Amino acid sequence: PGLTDLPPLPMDVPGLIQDFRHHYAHHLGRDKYSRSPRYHYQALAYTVRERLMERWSATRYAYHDSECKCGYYLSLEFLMGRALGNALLNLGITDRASTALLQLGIKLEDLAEQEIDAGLGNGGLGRLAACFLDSCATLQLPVMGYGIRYEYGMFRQRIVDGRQVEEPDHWLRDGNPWEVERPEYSQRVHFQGRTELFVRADGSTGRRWVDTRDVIAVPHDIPIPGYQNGTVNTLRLWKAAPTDIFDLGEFNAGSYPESVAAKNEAENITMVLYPNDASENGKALRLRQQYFLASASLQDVIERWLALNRHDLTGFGEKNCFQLNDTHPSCAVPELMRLLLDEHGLGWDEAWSITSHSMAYTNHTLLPEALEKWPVNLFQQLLPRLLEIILEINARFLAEVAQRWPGDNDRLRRMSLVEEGPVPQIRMAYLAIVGSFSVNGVAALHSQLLAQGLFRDFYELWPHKFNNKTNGVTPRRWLGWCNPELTRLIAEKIGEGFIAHLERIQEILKFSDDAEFRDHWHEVKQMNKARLAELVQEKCDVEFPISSLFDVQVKRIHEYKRQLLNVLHVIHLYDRIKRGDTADWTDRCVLIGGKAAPGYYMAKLIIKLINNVASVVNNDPEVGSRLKVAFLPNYRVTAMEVICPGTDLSEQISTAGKEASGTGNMKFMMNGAITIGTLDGANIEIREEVGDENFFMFGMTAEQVEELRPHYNPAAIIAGDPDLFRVMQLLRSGHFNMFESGIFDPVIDAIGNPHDPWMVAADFRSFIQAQRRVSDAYRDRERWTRMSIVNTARSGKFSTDRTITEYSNEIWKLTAVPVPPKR
Ligand code: DL6
Repeated sequence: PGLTDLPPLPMDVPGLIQDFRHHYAHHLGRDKYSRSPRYHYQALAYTVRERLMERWSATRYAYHDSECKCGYYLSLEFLMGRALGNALLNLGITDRASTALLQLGIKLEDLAEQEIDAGLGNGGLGRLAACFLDSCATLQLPVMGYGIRYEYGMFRQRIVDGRQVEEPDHWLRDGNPWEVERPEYSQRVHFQGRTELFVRADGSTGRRWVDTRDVIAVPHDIPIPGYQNGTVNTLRLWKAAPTDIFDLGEFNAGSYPESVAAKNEAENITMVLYPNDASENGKALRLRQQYFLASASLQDVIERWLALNRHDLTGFGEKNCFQLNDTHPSCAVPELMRLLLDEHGLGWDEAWSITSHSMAYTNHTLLPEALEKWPVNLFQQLLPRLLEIILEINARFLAEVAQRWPGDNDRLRRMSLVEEGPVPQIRMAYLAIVGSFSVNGVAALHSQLLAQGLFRDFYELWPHKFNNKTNGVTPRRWLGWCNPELTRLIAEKIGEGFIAHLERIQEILKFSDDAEFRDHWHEVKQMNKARLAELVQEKCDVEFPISSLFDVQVKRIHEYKRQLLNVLHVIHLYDRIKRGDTADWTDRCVLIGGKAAPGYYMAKLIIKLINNVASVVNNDPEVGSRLKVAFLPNYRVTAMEVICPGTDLSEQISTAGKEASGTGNMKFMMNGAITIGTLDGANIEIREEVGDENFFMFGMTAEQVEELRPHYNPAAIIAGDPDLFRVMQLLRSGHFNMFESGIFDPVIDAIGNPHDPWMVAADFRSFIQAQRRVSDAYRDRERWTRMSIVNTARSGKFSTDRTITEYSNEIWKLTAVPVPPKR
């Protein structure tokens, strides 16, 4: 038998017990005295991982043998969360693993708690990438993820005196059982140096990049199991390593720090994730990260292509497609050109044809401050050959524009890849658009605003490139895994198929008329609320009674997401209680959570405000159980797995036109929460699915926001609205900052500022009214439960299986490759 011809591993309880004990004692070297749950976790992780391994190689063989077209998802972020539960679910062995462990006196839930989240992302963009990988594997699509193996992921957030404190997230400190290092596929990445002209043997000339300082990219592969289908795809994360571990010359000369300088410089590239979700990072190290990812990944794909007995790159563009997750990896455009021109000897036209037929770009934000630009001189210093290629792409592109709009110099200036000014900059979004055959937004409104606004000139030039792919979330993690009780209730009625075919979940609609089903639905929600209440008690020391309405807003803290509007509503409720205006009251527990970028002053102040308001409200005996407020520290994927099943009301209250899509909104909806939301991002599509009567809509439309902007007068709004006036009075009086005089002045000023881009005051009245409707609806339990069922039943559209099917059919043009059971 060959080296890898092994019998399949047993999937039954005795087999799992045997392998678990083997890993615990023989692999990890633990004995009966070291009964730490951490080693239990590791032993189970290895037991599960080896069952993934055999399916992983079968998948690679299937892709190899079919010579299929492949897709690559290039992303600086993959917010994976925990792997164990997901792997058990997708292998279909959760119950068996749980039984096996129980026979050894161990509870699966306790053990699973040991796993540290893989927090290699900031928020929506990174979590979307993780959901996409799950769907690609479930749909058996040959798609590989490429990212960076950050040593430190998203910072851990602690709250001290109401303020955010950041701590490093050394998530790899206990090792990572889910990764396999593959040094044999390492790649060399160039930086710095200079370019020079050279003459080829045939007399032609070219340019080349010389005297570079190189870094080695070492792949660490993570298995991505499909849902009960035998497919295991790959997420390849690159770690940076020096070309030589250290400089022996320096070492022998006694210069010890100098001898390891190169090692440190190289390793720094993958040391830490930048924690800004919606603003440029602007640091040279970030550009290094971006180029490092692009270069290593492209070289890897080309190497595999050439190894498949294809001796040239003819056909490469037809068989490979790269999806750029935002502009972050858009160095891939000039880098693929460089590899084809300089390393593989192709001419410009052929290289451009391959590049522009294989790149596709997704935009994730309309906020201008998040659109990346890099100074030309930084490019010159760090990536001189890339800059030459970008300038050549720009020259050819502008010639095309000039031909289409002769004499329109203003247009040329607007569309140029180089923004002129005191510090000329490369516009990375424009580079991505010019180099791609497809440009998409992530919800219908967002895609429309891109074409009409931000990228209008490009839309006029190439309307065929522009399309929409509304986001989704994976129903495996965001229903099957995080809400097993609801999953069971639904499966009892319509079978289990909906987890991989979420469109079928609408079949439960008809049961909303069945009183017994509604009772069960309500019971499950109450159970999940109890779990959430436990989390809040443990992390925030606030008691949430489960008979109250659970009103939740969890996401990154950003002014456009308007956590501030939420706080104003809380203060308004508090004010009503204090005034005795409590007829027809609905008790409410308000939970807010999320991280602020460390340098984002206003976002951090909003966290402080939430905590101060919470402390006043929760400690006022007159308020009692009518209103509770908590700020959940360190919001992350694992916390959301408890939060979304236990939520009644999902707050999606961004200023219309600012939230590209949102995906938290979809997780809540899938788990039966009802949305209070503006007509922004995917909220619009959620409302279309559930109907106006099952959605609490409020606020201005994106159009109205822009119409109002020039005349916006918040002072008049505050003066004319007695409720808002009292809320502002309470804030101004220092009621929430008794011994911290003036600390909230910047927030108060922002609300009253006619240039407030987020127009908080403008939507206050409409928000308060919608919240009244929420409270009224919640007191009618039967009505609320029906609404909840409708929300879950109509969530089929928001599965990433639907999103990925659209990417695959309309952009990537891939074909599913079934993986035969072990051969
Ligand atoms: O597309 C995923 C996610 C959207 O759902 C959010 O609406 C959007 O804010 C987020 N964008 C970012 C910004 N990153 N950049 N650049 O995270 O993407």
